[in-house]
Amino acid sequence: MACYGPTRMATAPPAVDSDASAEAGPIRRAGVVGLIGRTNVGKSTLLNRLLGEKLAIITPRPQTTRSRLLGVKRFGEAQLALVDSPGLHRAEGPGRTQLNRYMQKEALAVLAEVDVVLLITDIRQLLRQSSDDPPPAELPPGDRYVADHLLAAGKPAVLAINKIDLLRDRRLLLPLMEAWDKTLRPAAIVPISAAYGDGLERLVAELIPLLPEGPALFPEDMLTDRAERWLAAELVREQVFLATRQEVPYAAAVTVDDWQERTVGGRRVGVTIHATIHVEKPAQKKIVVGEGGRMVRHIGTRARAEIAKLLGCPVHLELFVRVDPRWSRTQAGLREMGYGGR
Ligand SMILES: Nc1nc2c(ncn2[C@@H]2O[C@H](COP(=O)(O)OP(=O)(O)O)[C@@H](O)[C@H]2O)c(=O)[nH]1
Ligand SMILES: [Mg+2]
Repeated sequence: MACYGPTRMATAPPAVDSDASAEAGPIRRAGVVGLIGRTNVGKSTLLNRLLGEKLAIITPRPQTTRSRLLGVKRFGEAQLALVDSPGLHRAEGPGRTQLNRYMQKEALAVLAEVDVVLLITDIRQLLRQSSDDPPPAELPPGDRYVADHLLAAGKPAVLAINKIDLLRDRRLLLPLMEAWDKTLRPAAIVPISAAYGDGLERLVAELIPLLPEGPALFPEDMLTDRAERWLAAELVREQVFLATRQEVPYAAAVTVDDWQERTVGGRRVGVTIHATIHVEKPAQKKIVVGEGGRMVRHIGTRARAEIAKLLGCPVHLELFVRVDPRWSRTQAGLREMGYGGR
């Protein structure tokens, strides 16, 4: 297909069938839904699943998502503007970088700006339990922190309990659901598996009545407010996160420095991208480059394939690795990497 702009792409089947007969009719409800929760609970996985597109990057590591990301999707007569956010956690104390504070500000801004909150948690604390154990009376501190912020924001909320595919005994869910209900009184609690698509129809059905009545907020063919360049930089960063360990992924940022398109008859047929992976120390650069450039080639090969899927045309990707000491610790450094000032 011809590729243009960050609009809808046919890369993955949607997890939730939109009612085809309603697609032609008017939008009657529309609103901004914020995906909020601890880090690593599956917010970005859920965003992509609901959209049926890979917009957000996902890794097994906490704090992969650094900035908010909007994805727009129609479900029947409703338009959901879904906003992914960094994981919410206490960002105080020594060792916290400016990047960390930026991420928390992003998450709190999402919470403040949205019409409805889609709060996400997972079943991590249930994995080592059996149904004979006494049920937990309290939410774990990380969830409690998120719940307190949500209570203070006073927004209507639906709670999704994610990763139920990992749970052998579903009866364990009941006490957890009760603890959440008591703490938060959400409009609904829906057990889901974002990875496998379970429970998402019901999740959407619970969200829609909470949206304000009214026409669409965004054009029908709009997928996201982020530029392709931003999405491409994220796809490089995803591969850095997947390929490196310890502090290296957290010291890395990616900028796109040059973007050249080849068109034939007005149709884009190829894109050449120059991007830089910024790290904070020479030792980190050595790791990202790898022996004889092996690591950066590996990152480049994987990222190129992902970017080509996103853009729907062949991509040539040139990667550079650069040391920018302390970029994550200063405001100027953050701005240079595209964090802040949006
Ligand atoms: N088993 C399982 N893993 C999931 C599910 N949803 C997300 N994950 C995994 O959890 C990790 C964190 O997911 P991510 O979407 O990046 O979480 P976020 O930090 O909240 O955005 C990744 O390894 C995902 O593959 C799920 O429904 N089931
Ligand atoms: Mg995320």
